[in-house]
Amino acid sequence: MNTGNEQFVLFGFKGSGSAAIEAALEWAGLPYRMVRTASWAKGSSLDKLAAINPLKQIPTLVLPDGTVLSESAAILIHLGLTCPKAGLLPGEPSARARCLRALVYIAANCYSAVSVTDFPQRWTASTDESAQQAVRQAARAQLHHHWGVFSDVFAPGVEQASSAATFLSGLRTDGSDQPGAVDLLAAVVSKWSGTRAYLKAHRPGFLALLERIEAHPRVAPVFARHWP
Ligand SMILES: N[C@@H](CCC(=O)N[C@@H](CS)C(=O)NCC(=O)O)C(=O)O
Repeated sequence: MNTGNEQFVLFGFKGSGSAAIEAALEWAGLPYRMVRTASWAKGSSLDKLAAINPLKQIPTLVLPDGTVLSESAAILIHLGLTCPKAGLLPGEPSARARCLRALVYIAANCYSAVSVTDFPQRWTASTDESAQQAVRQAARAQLHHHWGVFSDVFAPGVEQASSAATFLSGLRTDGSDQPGAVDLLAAVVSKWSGTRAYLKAHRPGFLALLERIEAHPRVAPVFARHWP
């Protein structure tokens, strides 16, 4: 798709995964134009989205050269690598490797399970409402388990009061402490399907970390737009 200008074009919707990409573009100082659409928002520009991403999923980002990027983790990694000053990814290779693992973990294990809870009818041949509800419930339990494991692996010690873990991206090599791409994606994807309520009961330290991310001045304005 040739956008006809030198702007990024982001397909997204209020309360969706496009929130993470909006924040990343803003941190990187990259001007972008929004196309507000979603597969559940009938009458929107869904045909335009379908033409570039047949899955009709958001976020989908069109780069100024016309390249289409879908998959939130891929978009964040691309922006992190091409705009290093935005601080989306750590510069230090081991820390960056951990962040890449965490980003792909969220996409593969959490975002995918959210999709099953949202559209259980896609995951059973049964048209019976109770069968679909059973799929939704199982996906929800698996999603919550995946977040518990995420917390244990990527924020170890966060349940201890003495934990120094401020953000998931870890301390910068210059000693500064800022959220990065993993923080953005974790804060957004954990908004859905009862994840925050589960974490409140089972990983309160990790929930507090997510709330710190949301409250950070680089993140809060975007979250206020999406979840006023
Ligand atoms: N694997 C994709 C999943 C994106 C996704 O599921 N987005 C949701 C909105 S938050 C969507 O557009 N769902 C519409 C559908 O599947 O019909 C990613 O990581 O970005």
